[in-house]
Amino acid sequence: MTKKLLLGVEAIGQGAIDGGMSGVYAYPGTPSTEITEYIQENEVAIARSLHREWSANEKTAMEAALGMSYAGKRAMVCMKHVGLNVAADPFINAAMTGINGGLIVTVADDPSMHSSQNEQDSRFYGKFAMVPVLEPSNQQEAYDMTRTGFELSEKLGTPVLMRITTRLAHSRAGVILDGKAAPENKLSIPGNPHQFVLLPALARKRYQLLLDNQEKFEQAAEESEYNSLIEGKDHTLGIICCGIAMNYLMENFPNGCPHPILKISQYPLPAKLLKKLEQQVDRLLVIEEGYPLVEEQLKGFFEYGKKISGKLDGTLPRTGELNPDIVAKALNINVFAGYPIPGILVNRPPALCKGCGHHDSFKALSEVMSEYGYGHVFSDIGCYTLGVLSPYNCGNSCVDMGASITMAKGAADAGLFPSVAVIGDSTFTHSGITGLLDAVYEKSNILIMIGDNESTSMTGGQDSSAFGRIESICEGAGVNAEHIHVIEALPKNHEKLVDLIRLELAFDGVSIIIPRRECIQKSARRLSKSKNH
Ligand SMILES: Cc1ncc(C[n+]2csc(CCOP(=O)(O)OP(=O)(O)O)c2C)c(N)n1
Ligand code: SF4
Repeated sequence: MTKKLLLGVEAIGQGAIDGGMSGVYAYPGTPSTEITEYIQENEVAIARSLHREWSANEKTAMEAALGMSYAGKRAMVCMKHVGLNVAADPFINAAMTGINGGLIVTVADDPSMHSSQNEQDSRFYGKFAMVPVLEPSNQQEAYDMTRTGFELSEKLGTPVLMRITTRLAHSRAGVILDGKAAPENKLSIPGNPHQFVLLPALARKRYQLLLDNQEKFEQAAEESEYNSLIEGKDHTLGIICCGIAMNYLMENFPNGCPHPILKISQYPLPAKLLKKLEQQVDRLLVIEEGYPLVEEQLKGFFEYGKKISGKLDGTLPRTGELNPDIVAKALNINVFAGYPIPGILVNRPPALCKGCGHHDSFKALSEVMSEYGYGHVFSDIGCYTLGVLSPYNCGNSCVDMGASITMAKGAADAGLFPSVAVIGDSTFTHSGITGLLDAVYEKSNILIMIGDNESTSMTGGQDSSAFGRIESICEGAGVNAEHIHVIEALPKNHEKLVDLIRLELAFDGVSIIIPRRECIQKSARRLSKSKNH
């Protein structure tokens, strides 16, 4: 056994390797990215040739992991919370098929939206799919749950969802490691040849099985070492703490909490433990990160029972991340709130790096688009989203990955002209390509600018699966080669790019302009790496 100081995400990566995983499948997304990056650089993972390449998006990742599980091996999928929207179809249906090799779906939520467009709570997906959910309350549990999660998945015959949040993902703690990686499973196909065939007649049986299994899943939660009822002398209040909220609570009580606590880190909710707590206290406080999932369910369990406080009655805030001070306030504990921020400190808006190729694209695009007034550019998610801000003001939407092309198409269908989509190379391969197929099929009058910096830069510069092939993919999707242009994104090409944009806006159909230049941060990393070798 060894002890290491690990980030939550690193603890999960190590836990997966030590748990006998044969492959990780993922698409980058903060705060989940470093799980895969840790595995990519791990010596055991390299020596064992574990699968650790990035997938094109979360749906392909989820399906590939399910395929590995089908073949009897242990697999993990990793994504950020909004990624689970993309992977929802295979995820929900994987609950129906069940698994062969153990399967862990690790999803990182981002309350407070530090780097996301919403703060959805992935535990709802677990409940929706009716699969067990693990929610570690610290880095040690993150490691232990991943290491043993494959066994749990195999024992219960189901994928297991592991939900973490930003704070756990990106903070460090000492983690005691098992010290050796369990052997991988042998290749084995499922005993039942129809297990993974969700034709209606077979799917009905699988659905009944999933329903029948709920009792088993609940029993596992009742007996889980991660759920526990902790005694306290003061029974005027009982506290239910989910996942990392346990840490926030205990920071306020270094010498032990006076109230009984039910710590929950495995779902479905352990109803018997809840009842046991409820029976011994006057009222309940639920502390959970994200949506009031447990609180809402408790209102159902104890409908005519005791007062339940939490996010629904305003005892805790409904939005944003929790922290020890917020929890203290809910318990009427006085805490030092810190000094006020001096007026001299002002927020700085985020900005593109100096010298970034996206500057060159936006400079040209905003020059042309200013002739049409605002409201004609549909942006997407990546570094280039910053083009919507001053000085370029180029972009009137940013909704979900891939939406630029499809929204531009829909607006063009409505009669908007010009209708321009701005998208990055990784976002294009993630989910822009399918929208392009629609636009080509209907000969939509749109211009698509694909800012190809040969990198998935916003999440740290991972490789993009369309490296050097975007123009051929567009041609393969049916865009006329005459209307596909690649141009080096450099200040000296400004006039050329302006002319190209004007030329293609005059064309009634789908046209593509690809300003290309490697992300300068990625170039810098590449150069320093080659210098050091
Ligand atoms: C469904 C989903 N998955 C992942 C992310 C995280 N994410 C935000 S932007 C981005 C990719 C950006 O790469 P690219 O389109 O090439 O633009 P760049 O940042 O390189 O300019 C990713 C993976 C997300 N927001 N939504
Ligand atoms: S990280 Fe790369 S793509 Fe993003 S702003 Fe900086 S140079 Fe541009």
